[in-house]
Amino acid sequence: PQVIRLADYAPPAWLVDEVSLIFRLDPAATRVQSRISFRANPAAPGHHDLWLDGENLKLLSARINGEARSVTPGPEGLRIPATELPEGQFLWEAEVEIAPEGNTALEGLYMSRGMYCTQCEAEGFRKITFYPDRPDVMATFRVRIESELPVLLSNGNPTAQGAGWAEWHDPWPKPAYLFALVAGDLVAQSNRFTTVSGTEVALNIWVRPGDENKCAYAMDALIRSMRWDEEVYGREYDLDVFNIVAVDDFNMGAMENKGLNIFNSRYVLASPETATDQDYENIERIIAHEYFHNWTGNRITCRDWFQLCLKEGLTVYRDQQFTGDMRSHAVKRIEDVLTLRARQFREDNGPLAHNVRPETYVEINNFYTATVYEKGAELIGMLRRLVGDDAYRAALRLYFERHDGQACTIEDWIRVFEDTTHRDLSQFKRWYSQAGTPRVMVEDSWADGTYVLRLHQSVPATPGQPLKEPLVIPVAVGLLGQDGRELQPTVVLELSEPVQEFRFEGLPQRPVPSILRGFSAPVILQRDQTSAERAVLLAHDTDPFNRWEAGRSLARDVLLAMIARDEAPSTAFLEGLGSLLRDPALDPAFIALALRLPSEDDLAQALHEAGEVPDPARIHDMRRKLTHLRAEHLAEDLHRIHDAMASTGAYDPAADQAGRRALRNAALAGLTHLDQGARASRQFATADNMTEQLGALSALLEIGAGADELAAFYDQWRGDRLVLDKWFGLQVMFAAPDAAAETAAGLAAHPDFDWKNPNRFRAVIGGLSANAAGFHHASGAGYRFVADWLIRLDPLNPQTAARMSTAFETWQRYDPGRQALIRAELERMRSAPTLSRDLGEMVGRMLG
Ligand code: DPP
Ligand code: ZN
Repeated sequence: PQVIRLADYAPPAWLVDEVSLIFRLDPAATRVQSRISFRANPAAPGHHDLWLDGENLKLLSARINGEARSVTPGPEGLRIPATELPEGQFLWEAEVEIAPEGNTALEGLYMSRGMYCTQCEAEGFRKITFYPDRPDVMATFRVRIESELPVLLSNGNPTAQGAGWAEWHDPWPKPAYLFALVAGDLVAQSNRFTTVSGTEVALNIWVRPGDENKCAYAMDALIRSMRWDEEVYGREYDLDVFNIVAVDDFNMGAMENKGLNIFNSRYVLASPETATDQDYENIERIIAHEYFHNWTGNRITCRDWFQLCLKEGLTVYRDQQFTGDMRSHAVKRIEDVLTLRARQFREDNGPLAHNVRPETYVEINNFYTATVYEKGAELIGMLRRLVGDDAYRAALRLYFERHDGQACTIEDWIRVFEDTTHRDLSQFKRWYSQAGTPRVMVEDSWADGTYVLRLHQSVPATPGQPLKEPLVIPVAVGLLGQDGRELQPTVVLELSEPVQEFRFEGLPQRPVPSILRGFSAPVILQRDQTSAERAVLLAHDTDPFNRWEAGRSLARDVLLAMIARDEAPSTAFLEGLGSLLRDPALDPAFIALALRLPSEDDLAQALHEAGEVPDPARIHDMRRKLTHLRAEHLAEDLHRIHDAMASTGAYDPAADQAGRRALRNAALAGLTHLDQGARASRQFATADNMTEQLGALSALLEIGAGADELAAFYDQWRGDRLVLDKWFGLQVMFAAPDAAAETAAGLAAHPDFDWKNPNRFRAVIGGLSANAAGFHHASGAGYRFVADWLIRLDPLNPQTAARMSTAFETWQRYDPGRQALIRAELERMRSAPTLSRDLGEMVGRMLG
């Protein structure tokens, strides 16, 4: 397979000024006519060949400046030699035929239950017509769509329409990956937005008839996002319309096509009866994320795909800020760190570790990863912590001013910070080019009123990067007295040497340090901390993240001690939780997070980190045991909370009520271990919202009960695809380890299992890989089941198959028996005759 390298980047020989496309839609034979005006790129002097990307296209005709050309495309595109091209500029015209109904990869133009839609990021446009499909070629687009379907949409503003056709014009130059087209029998929920400068924008969310009553929250989130981006980043919307379309078959979460965002329907459609609070929060976040891309991604885009984090890291950072502003910064930070550790640390500490800005790839779709997105966002947060809020704002202003309309690089991004602050950021830039999670080891000492923190940094070797250089790491630190009083408010220490000392003088007593407040850097902190110190932090830290973190580390250590030597959980730990449950000043959402035990995969990661071999079955048993013991110890509090957090008044998905429901469900999950499900059955029967219905069902399934409720749930929701995904997923995720693979296989044989629908496939096959003890069952049945399905899906939808293969990325943690089983499955995938470039690259990297 061909490896693409950042070092080989060369500017495009030919630029495009204007594109005009005509689509005559037909499921089996769509005709696409293109008129593209090319101009020689002054940045690539000389007279060059023309290369146009194109895949699976039937070329019907081609003309240059009106003159017919006979060209024979290869499998990846076509080349016109320079000798056959006019100099300076010319007009390319072509007609191709494509078959959207046969497009199961869901990339390019495809069909989803009767509607046409597109997905062009990263390289889908080349499946629509011949084009220089690279993000540094930006052009304005005119599109005409001809079809009998009633709703015909493309990017930009509508210019004209009649029976069976519509025309669109997008005045903003854009790369082809932002092209979009939708045609279908759709209805809109509509609204208007007046921008800060007084421009009226028509907002529409397009869905299938019957779903129009499930768009109100997405619309509300969109309007709040538009206002927020004006207020916080000074970014105004720039077209007359903003359209969002919900699609059932979609590989990703959503896509930020200019003026026409296309969403996986699960991130648009919501009603209290069908969507959980978590679904609502996801909708708010993803609507905001795609909207924010209009400036960070669309107006300023990426020069090449190695720069993906330029738009994704920044846009994730922006959506995190937004959610924090809309809800709770403390809770949001904890949630983000939970995700970062569960997904990015896992990736960064295994065979798939890669730079935030990768330097090589075989298939770019394989790099839409937690590292590019979530670690990418952490780098923005660190940069802001290092330069300060005012400088961050000034740098962003300069970024928008200097680079509007351009395709940029990480160097451009760093330079706006250097130019604003006059600070040399070359060491900081290593964060983009060095993979692996840094370790920060802490030693401290105390004498004569002076407290010294000695910090050591190191980064373990990652594939292809044996040696690492020191990074600049912002470590936010505060100091507490033994009584919990704050002696030193937060200061940000800049750790830039391999080892560095920081002194705090004039202290009245030896302090309890609160290190890495707010999780100020994406590192693993290594420090021997006494339980007494943790108890002080858990009870008193003024930094909510570290307060939560203290409880988290206590819980982790309790679990590790149970796993290692059956040690009973300390009463100090259980009492610490009890005090949280009784603290009326605490946000219920925070308490719910404090009650959440580290997941089985987190524990496996922690054991591996400590140089031990995790036993998934043992981890599962001990985690369950702790859930049970904890519920016994705290039964009274849990009862009280479950009653006190019952809903009053109409359902509202906002943070307050959602936090109360999260805590209520957490209490219920504990109590269900004690009463065999009596309370949960009652909650299931009386719930008037999906959060409580699903909370009750999950609690029941977790203790191996709930058969009646499961059947009732199916009967109630068999007509709702998104709810049915939950029904599929939950059963697999909560199946007992011995029965998990069998449960998944049973569900894969269910008449409602549509394996070509990515959401349904993820529910069952992804559900099994989320069931750690079931997936890693010593029989190997879990591995086999997942590999079987990936091999089956791969030739149809390589992108989703490749993404889901990360289930195996932790294989080196396990015992020789499991490693051999996984290796055999990876090799079986690798030798599949239909192996795609996507899955091939992933499996190859995992095998090393
Ligand atoms: N660019 C999309 C997003 O992250 C993914 N296709 O918003
Ligand atoms: Zn994005």
